[in-house]
Amino acid sequence: MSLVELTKDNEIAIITVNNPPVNALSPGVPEGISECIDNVCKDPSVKAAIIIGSGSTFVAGADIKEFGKITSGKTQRGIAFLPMLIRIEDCSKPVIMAIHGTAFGGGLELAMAGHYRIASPSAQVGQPEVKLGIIPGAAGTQRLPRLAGVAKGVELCADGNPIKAAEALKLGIIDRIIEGDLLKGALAFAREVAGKPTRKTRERNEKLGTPEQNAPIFAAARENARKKQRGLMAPLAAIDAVEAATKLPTFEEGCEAERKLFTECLFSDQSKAMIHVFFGEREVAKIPDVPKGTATIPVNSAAVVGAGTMGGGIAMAFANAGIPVLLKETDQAALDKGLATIQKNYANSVKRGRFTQQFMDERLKLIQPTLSYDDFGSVDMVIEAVFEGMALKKEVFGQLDRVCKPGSILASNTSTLNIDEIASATKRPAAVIGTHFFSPANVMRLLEIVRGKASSKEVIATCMQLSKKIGKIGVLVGNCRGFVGNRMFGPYRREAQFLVEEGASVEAVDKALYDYGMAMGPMATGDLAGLDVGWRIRKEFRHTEKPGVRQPLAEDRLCELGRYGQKTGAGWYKYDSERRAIPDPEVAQMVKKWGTEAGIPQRQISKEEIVDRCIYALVNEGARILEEGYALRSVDIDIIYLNGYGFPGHRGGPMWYADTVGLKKVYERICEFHKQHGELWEPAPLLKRLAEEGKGFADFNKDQGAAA
Ligand code: 3H9
Repeated sequence: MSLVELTKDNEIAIITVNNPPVNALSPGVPEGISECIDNVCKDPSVKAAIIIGSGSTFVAGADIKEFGKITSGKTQRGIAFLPMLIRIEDCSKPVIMAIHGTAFGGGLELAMAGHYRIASPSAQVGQPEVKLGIIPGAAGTQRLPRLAGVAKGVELCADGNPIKAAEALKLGIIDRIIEGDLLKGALAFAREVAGKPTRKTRERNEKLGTPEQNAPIFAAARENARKKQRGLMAPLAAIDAVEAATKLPTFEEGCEAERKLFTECLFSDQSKAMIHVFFGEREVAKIPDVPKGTATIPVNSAAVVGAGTMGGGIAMAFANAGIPVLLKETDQAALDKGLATIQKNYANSVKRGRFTQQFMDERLKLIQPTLSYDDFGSVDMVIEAVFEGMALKKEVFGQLDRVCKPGSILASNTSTLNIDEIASATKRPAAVIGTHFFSPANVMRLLEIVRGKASSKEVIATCMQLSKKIGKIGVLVGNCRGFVGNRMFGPYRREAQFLVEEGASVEAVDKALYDYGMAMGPMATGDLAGLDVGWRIRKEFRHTEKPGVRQPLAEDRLCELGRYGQKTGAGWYKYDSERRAIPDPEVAQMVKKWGTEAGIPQRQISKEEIVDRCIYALVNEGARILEEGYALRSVDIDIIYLNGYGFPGHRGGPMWYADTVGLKKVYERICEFHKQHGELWEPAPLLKRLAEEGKGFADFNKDQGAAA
């Protein structure tokens, strides 16, 4: 079958787009549609035409792969859908768009150029371009407000979230929902409207409102975008483009304004980064030696050992996916406390409208509390989430080995400990794997899947598949201390603390990184996670520290004073009863005193230095991890940071960001830090090599044969 095919059902033409997997408007598709429309116009026996997608979806948008080719100059060919859309709209015979699956981006723009739109009940429509750092570029910002009104038009283009068919019908984006066979329904609909005069969306101005009506809508949309999509240029550009639809005298002028804004966004670093993230999120699922089709173990039941913050969150993640889960504690008080937290979390979600009461009740029924291992014999997977200490973990795994059925997966939620050593407590190391969730585990999207040296491919494939089922993005990592995320987070937070000990204020460090785009500054993050967590880990690993190498000192001292962060009402900051952070002059004084006593020169530190020291600490460690093979690709590191550590999406992740800055520049800055601060800043060999060769981390991936 060709990319676009024209067939006929008597007097109705059927134009089928066939470009799997998502019928993107790749080169050849718009041309094919235009050609079919020309034939429809010419053929006197045709009274109406249907455009429909083959396979599981209508058209999911422009071919995103093309954008990189355009911005890198690999192709001179632009993406010009507008002439095709005008051709469809100008067709004198009704063109009906039959939508199933998703009509996203260019797909919705195509649909809106038709004279009618009908959809399956499960279909979704949307303009998600802002999630790729761009805006609709084929008149989406011009036609959508004409169909849905300005308020909804601007919301859909600026937020990028899709809506379901029922809402699209209410808004006037689609004209009818078709139950049952879509093509059959489309044929009947086409016969209903055949012969009737066609209406062009671009000429429907009745919903465009007046300047007085629109001004508050645009003002509110801009405020919302600045707050919720901090630092992103595309949402603001999308709002400008919709505003152009309401202000400029003609549709054509509106399209011209949209085109300019689209091009600015497309060539921005933000869009390149966000497109990298789009493909990266799909790339991480590809594991060279665990190919698609590797056998998996059905996980229909699970158990979690430990009902603390992590265990409770993990149990919720399973329950939310409909998987029954046992939740085990050692004593009734701890179990009751864990269950009460789970109930409170669900109740909060119900209050915020995220879940219904019925959903909450059903999920709670799936979580079965227990004080014994008695029922563990029947579960398909166990996740251990007990206190972070090797002796205890080994004891638990020894016990699991005795009680769990053969074939059951034994996973540890450890964030730092050696999976192979944990596995050595069992007689089935092939079944042991790390599943490192991030707090709160029921919310955070990242799941680091830690491959032990004996973890079987079946177990790895199952965990990768399971991550999707429980709403996570699974990234496979190797078994090194801290794995990928926390191993890098150590140097990042170390530098943040050093900066404070050298004279930067706690607030200045947090603000610099927040302004860079991080969800939270490193000091506030420490307070949220609990400073005592790192303190305990540092105590466990103190014997591995090299004598004479500088170590942060202030955080341990804060812990010694009982300042563990939010949970004790004080850490780097003070906290009020609403857990709002308040700068604490006492901390500033103490840290200055400790720093001076330790002989650390106190000085003024620039915002730029704060960002470079913290972010390049991530990059340098990331480069080591990559070279040592603990991450499969640099994009895997990026996806970990974006989904687990609040790294800003529009910077593409630490490794992508370094490539954007240029590794030569990054390397030179790291060399400066090395000179000033000593061996902790020794440049990673891979970084040095790539910088000298004028390459980026993405090139390293290609050289290694992995798609970046
Ligand atoms: C746009 O339209 C701009 C316009 O305004 C025009 C400007 C002039 N292109 O996600 P999945 C690949 S911008 C190329 O795993 P699902 C994807 O990489 C576009 N490739 O499936 C993956 O490949 P692989 C606006 C695409 O069922 C495979 O298809 N549209 C595209 O979970 C399967 O994808 C969007 O932003 C594409 N457009 O979800 C929609 N889409 O197997 C983006 C997917 O090699 N797409 N691929 O890894 C989506 O949101 C989801 O893919 C969708 C399906 C919901 C459609």
